Amino acid sequence: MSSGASNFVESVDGVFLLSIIISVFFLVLITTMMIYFVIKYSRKRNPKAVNVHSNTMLEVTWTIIPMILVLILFWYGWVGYKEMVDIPEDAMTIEVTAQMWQWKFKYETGKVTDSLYVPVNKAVKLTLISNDVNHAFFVPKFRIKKDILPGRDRAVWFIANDIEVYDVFCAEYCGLNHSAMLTKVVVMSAADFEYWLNAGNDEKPDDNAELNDNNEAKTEIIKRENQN
Ligand SMILES: [Cu+2]
Repeated sequence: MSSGASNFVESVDGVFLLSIIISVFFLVLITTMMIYFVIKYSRKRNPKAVNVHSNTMLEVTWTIIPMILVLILFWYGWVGYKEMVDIPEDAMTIEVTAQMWQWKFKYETGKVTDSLYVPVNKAVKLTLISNDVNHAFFVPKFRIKKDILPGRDRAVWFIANDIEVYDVFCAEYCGLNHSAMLTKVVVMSAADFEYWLNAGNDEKPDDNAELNDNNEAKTEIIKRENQN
């Protein structure tokens, strides 16, 4: 199994899995104990009520164990978060502008596209700017999501592991055509990317049906929007 589409997949999925395991464990434990106590202490079996006193050992245990579990989760969360905010110095910068209701990606050469094109196995830094309202840059397969707020400079980074095409969403409801902020991130080999970057203004060297579909859908929505 590969380590996922980006450098963050392993750590994010690891924490997610850990919290699921802990949750399931306690769900089963608590439910089982509840059922057991309901039967054991039913009125039928205990017609006469008795006073129950505190149990220090038990109270210490149920305080210490959850505390350790929460600290473990905090540790993994912190390490993962640090990795996400520490952007490598040598990362390639692409300027991302979000606006109602589309994305613009501007590369170092000045080239601008609607879809995001990146080289594989290279650290890519995206600077995130909004022209209007709150948006959020979300690539589920990369496990990255960052809010984009007007008037604030934000950034996100990743290393793509595979030559592939993935979905990009806006994950913050930003108005009527929020759903039209659906685009793609196209991961290319270093050589292909270099060629593409320096070639004219075409979006993509080879045809990509999915991308064209997406653009057609967008055009359709914009057309409808203009009619209203
Ligand atoms: Cu948006």
